Amino acid sequence: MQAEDVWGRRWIENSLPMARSYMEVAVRKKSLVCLAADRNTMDGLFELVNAVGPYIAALKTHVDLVDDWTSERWNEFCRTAKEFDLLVFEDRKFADIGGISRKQMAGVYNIRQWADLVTAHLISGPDIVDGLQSAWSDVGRSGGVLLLAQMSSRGNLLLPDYTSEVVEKGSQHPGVFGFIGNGSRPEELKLLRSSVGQEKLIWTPGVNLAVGDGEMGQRYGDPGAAVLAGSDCIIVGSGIHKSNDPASQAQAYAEASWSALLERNNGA
Ligand code: S5P
Repeated sequence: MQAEDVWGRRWIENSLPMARSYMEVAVRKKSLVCLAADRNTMDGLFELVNAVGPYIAALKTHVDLVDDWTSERWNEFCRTAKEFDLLVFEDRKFADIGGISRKQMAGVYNIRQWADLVTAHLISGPDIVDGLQSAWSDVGRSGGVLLLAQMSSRGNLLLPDYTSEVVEKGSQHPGVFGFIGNGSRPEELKLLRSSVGQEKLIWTPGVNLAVGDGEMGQRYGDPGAAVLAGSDCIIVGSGIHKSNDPASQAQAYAEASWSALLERNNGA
């Protein structure tokens, strides 16, 4: 199966190399799952990626929540992710002015050196995307920025007018890989997809096979419904890493996401 056949207009209209890399990985793995690897020890992270690596397409990290982080072990962890054919996505949620965001891609964690994707808020204006892209250029790499257009948590301030502004500005920027949409509310996602159009990708946290409320205001919707509503990747954390059997759960999410994509293509 070729990526172009599976992704159709999303493939044709999106020329950002990292976006095409994602679409190809997803087809190779038959999975639209990005694992939110929210474990706070390096051993826990290795255990997780070794268990679920075959069933996911991307690995999302929060590098600053790891208690025993060292650059050596982190580099090894990223190498392991690459062996499993995964994109590495640091969910740093950058929000500062462009020049500072560029510098924050360096520093102790040196995110620019190992992350293929990062998240950013557009609250400080579109130069943040240039800042992040410059940071990758500084080390001879390229990457993609996912802008937060919606959030999954209750009471968040990313209201429809703000979302429209993010989509309008972000859609025009070639360094924008796509948008974070709210996976817990398929009806909001449908609106987001219609304003984004066919080009940019939408990735969605707030999904779980057990729909309902999560910890501290997190909300969950059904993964298949999110893909049918226009999501191109489901970001799943506790649904996989807190389960007794992360591998079989990851497989279940992979199947749900992949079959929903095929159904979407058949005009559902
Ligand atoms: O709106 C958002 C945006 C993000 S990136 N809501 C989210 O939950 N996230 C991230 O997705 C969050 O930082 C976490 O890493 C993951 C969801 O994890 P789960 O355990 O709730 O599935």
